[in-house]
Amino acid sequence: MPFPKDFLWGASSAAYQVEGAYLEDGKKESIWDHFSHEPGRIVHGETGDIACDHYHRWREDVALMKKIGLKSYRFSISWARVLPDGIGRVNEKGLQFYSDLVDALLEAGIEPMVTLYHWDLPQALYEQGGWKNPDSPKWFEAYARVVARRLSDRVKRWITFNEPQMFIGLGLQIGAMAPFEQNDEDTVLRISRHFYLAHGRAVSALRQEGKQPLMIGMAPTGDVPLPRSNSPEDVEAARKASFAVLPGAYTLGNSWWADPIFLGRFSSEAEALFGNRLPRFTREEWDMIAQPLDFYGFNVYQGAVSYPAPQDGYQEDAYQGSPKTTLDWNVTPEVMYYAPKFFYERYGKPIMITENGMAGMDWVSLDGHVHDMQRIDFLHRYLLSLGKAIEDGVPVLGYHHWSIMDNLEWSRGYDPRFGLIYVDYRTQKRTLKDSAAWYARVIQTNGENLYAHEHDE
Ligand code: GBH
Repeated sequence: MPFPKDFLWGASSAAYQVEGAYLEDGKKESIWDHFSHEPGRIVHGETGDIACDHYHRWREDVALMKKIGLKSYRFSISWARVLPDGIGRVNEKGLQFYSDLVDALLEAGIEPMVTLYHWDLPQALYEQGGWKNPDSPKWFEAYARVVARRLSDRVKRWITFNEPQMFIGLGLQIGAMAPFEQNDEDTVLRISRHFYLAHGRAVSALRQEGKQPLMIGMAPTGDVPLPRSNSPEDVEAARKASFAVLPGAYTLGNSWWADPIFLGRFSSEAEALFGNRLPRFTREEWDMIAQPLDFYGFNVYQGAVSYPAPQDGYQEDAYQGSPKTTLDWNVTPEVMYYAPKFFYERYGKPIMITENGMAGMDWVSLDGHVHDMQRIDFLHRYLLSLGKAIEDGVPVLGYHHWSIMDNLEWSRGYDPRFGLIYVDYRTQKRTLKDSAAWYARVIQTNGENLYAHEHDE
């Protein structure tokens, strides 16, 4: 069996997507709170004001996680709950919420994994320029310190940032996510510079404040093109494309963010594209940005293609009638083999799958259950690919399903349902989906049951 004994079978969430309680107990607005209240930002005018009401229902949610048998739960901290103005005054009630959650998780035998930043910048900091402000790395460091002081006695695993590709690429370059800005290239390069420094400073803060040796990583996403075949040439082409720095789309790629952080330098493609416009750092800054991390986290959804798409608009991974999720993302289990392999080979760190999942057409059937057979098959296929990567020698520490429960899918509102747990937003009633029961079996058998049902295609 490929999965190691201490494999972290988990699930993920993010504060803004599940918590609600958006102005409660001293919390102030984040950019998502703020912008979701502007007309036209989120479909149907939806907001995260209540979301899954997890802020009040966390005990019930932890009990459900325990039922599934999760070994690990990844969640994010709402910066504006802990520091309502982003800097300065600490909101004790906000910290207490996370501290209580951590205690309940540990009591249920579930390891907490904390993401410091899953996109919900305090609005007060946005009004001071947000990630454009040269002070932003210091703000983030101070915030990391506050959280680490309070939680690091019990929380061992930490993630600085979720997906710079999305909150910078889509949020500050393309304008499809809060704060919905389209910035010019010089500004994006400046924001990138602040990002690397913010990450580095936060890692230093976590290491200094850690009350035990901490395991620290990041949770990026980014296109991983699939090889057309498994011939060495095709695999090389896919690898090259996976680390490309594409003009106009470099923020959506992998190496733009990961090379400075994991290798301590920009790639030759980045050098070629930007020359001396690249962010400059002193030796000390480089050492801080690239200080060793403990794992390469990755959010895996669909593979892209590494070869020119044919004229009919289809490629081998998306052929006429090929499987798609309800967000129209392709079902490409191979990406769960190639992504860990490529990242391990380039960066040399154990891999942590920090997210993977699909939006489905889930509803509660007349019998009271949620029969999400497609999610089960999706999960089965992706996990077999992950097992194959492990068999090929890639060290993989854990797998976190996105998401523990249905939640607010950012600008796309509540329609896309990604959860193992169904949420009826009218009543906040939770129902474990069939996939949750199936995943519970996977966890119980440490992945063995994945191999029991294999059949010839
Ligand atoms: C993650 O982002 C987020 O971390 C999480 O908060 C979110 O809820 C979850 O995934 C589901 O979306 O080009 O449209 O065909 C997802 C990152 C990157 C995944 C782009 C899909 C290509 C889709 N996404 N990717 S598309």
